[in-house]
Amino acid sequence: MNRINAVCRYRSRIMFVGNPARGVCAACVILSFALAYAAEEKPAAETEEKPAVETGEKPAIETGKKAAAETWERWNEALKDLPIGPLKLDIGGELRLRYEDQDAFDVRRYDPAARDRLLLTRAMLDFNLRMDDPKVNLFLQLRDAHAVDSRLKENDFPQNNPIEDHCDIRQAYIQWLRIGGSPFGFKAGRQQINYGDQRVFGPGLWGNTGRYAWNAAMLKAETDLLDVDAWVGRFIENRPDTWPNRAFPDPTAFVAYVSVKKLPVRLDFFYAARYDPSGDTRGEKGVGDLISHSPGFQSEGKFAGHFDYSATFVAQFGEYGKDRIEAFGAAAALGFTAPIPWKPRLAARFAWGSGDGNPGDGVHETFDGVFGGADRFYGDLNLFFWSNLRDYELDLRIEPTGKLLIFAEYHYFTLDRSKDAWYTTGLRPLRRDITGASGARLGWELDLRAVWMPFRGFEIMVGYGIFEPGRFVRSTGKDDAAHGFFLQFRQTF
Ligand SMILES: [Ca+2]
Ligand SMILES: [Ca+2]
Ligand SMILES: [Ca+2]
Repeated sequence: MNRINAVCRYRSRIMFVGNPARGVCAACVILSFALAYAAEEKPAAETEEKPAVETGEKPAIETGKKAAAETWERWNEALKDLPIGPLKLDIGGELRLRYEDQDAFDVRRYDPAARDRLLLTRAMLDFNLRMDDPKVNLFLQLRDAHAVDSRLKENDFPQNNPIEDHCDIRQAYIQWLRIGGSPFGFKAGRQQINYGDQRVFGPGLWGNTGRYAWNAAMLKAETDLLDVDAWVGRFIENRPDTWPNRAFPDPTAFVAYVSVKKLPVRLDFFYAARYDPSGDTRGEKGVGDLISHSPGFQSEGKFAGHFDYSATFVAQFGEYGKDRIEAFGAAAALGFTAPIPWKPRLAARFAWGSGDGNPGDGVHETFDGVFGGADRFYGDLNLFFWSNLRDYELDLRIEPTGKLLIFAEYHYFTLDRSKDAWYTTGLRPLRRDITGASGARLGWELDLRAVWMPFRGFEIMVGYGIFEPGRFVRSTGKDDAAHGFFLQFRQTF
């Protein structure tokens, strides 16, 4: 590992000189693969860290196929359960290549003047060194992300870079569960933390560098009835000019997440605090600190044979500069899967993130989306976020074969409150009519997506989306329709 890190460090040093030299990092990844191949035997372990498929619904294809997989499809099993003295080592990872064509938007926002065509490459390599008794593991994940031929350059991202960051450490933590036979354990270090459907706490892994990884210390308790995580952490800023990446100094998150077990459905309760004492938070009545409290719950399950549902609710209160926070987020979905060939599933979904109804009353009513991802929700073009938004959605999914899934999703977006802004996925106000005279109608989006998984671990995804602006957009500036296309290849092992 030292050798690999040394290469990484070298790579970041030459970045400072402005030399693109992408090959060095490729070499780093190839070297890692070579090391991996030098290994032997056995089945997959520790799936917790695997990014669940990052778009649309659920795992693209739920593989009950594991047992049926051809021998050659199980090549990566040779990278698992490698004996290292009394320990075991699992090596895994992901290679991903995505071409995107973006018209009237880019990775940052809707922008009628924008046009970008780019190739996104990403490699992730994981090392999980573990002991089964006591249950301890050390986990290291390297992540290399490049954007080839994008119009956006490093200085277009004064802070976090969502598309490019070279061979950095995405995760490095130690975890020890059920210490001394007790229900208690901990997980400390740089880590991915996501829960439930990822709407409230998500890694945002569709983005090339990934939205949320944390420097965090987490206490874990597992009992017969409850799983409890309590943690404090700060999230990581992905920067090509920094190695290793560092956490943002603010905000600090304090979170308790409780999953109720032994139920026929998933039911989770949570509390998240966001604390920023820098004094830079600008409210309607003046500048000050930020301290917000977000209690809520999420439930998801199936009922009556062919139906499924999900429900999320979050309340938000606290102080935003000199203002008082009073905000809410909610989402609900109801789906029906027809028991006929191609298993068509029709679903209606609604998501609501409150907006501010009065820009001068000292009450901050704009919901901030907690620490959720935007990738799976609010349209594939990623023009919207769970803030001052109402997203009315109709979904159709069909499964023509066990290896092919096709999705069609229609969204109708409005602002929640017409005097508040349209917010980007980065929670920046994009357009605002403080008089409210432009109305609330943002427009509609149609997304089509197909996922083909010809063999285990390999996935090809292609998608097209169109956003047709509504009255609010027409009244506040240029209003071209946005079109997006992508083609993605992804191998996990
Ligand atoms: Ca970096
Ligand atoms: Ca207000
Ligand atoms: Ca989205």
